[in-house]
Amino acid sequence: MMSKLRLHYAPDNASLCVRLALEELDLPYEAVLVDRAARAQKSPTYLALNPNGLIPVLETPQGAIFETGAILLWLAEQRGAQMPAIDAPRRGAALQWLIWLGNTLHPTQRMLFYPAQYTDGDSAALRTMTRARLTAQFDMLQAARDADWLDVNAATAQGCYLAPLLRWPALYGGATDWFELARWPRLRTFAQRFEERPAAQRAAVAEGLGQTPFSAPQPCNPPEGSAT
Ligand SMILES: N[C@@H](CCC(=O)N[C@@H](CS)C(=O)NCC(=O)O)C(=O)O
Repeated sequence: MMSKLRLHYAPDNASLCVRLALEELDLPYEAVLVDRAARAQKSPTYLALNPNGLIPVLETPQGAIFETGAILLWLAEQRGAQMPAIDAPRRGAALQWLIWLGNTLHPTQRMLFYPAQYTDGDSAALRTMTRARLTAQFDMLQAARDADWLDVNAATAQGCYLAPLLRWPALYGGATDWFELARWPRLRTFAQRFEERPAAQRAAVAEGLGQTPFSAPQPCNPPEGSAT
């Protein structure tokens, strides 16, 4: 279908969502480490691929793509998998949740992980407020009647996006005791089922994420590079 894809990644970064999709789709790709310790994501070479200076970017035969959600949708469409077909009844709901993950849940988590980018005042207060917002967002997802992709043993684009978003709050962003996956049994079951998939296990090995990367996350211990 296509020649080599190059995923610019750092361990346990948003690039993990893309790696999960690439593994699930069984697509050959090269993982190119972005050295976060050296802020390589802000280097001229990297900015030429992604002027946002953010990880990930995927190089494709048609050019580089940034934004996790866009990459996931592009990959799904290339393969005709991981998303309902254009005219399938579940298409609208699947798109809705994919965009919600990229537009709402992920940006809200970024306020926890990078508070100084969102306030020049009280980062602690911002984090407190953000934890409450995230709790409400997870409550909503837990209760969502049109999120049937959560309940099946199949990898979807939304699932590849969500799994890391269930991991990061347990590890990053200051105090983590507010985040207890058991509060959301549906999301916990999703995480357990997702991480048992061979593709998820391969991604976990590649980035040093341990055996239960999404249901009971441990700090990553990657073979190369660093998460922050
Ligand atoms: N909206 C972007 C967000 C990506 C993002 O937040 N990347 C983080 C890593 S998880 C990053 O590059 N952080 C490094 C920095 O801010 O310099 C996307 O979905 O691709």
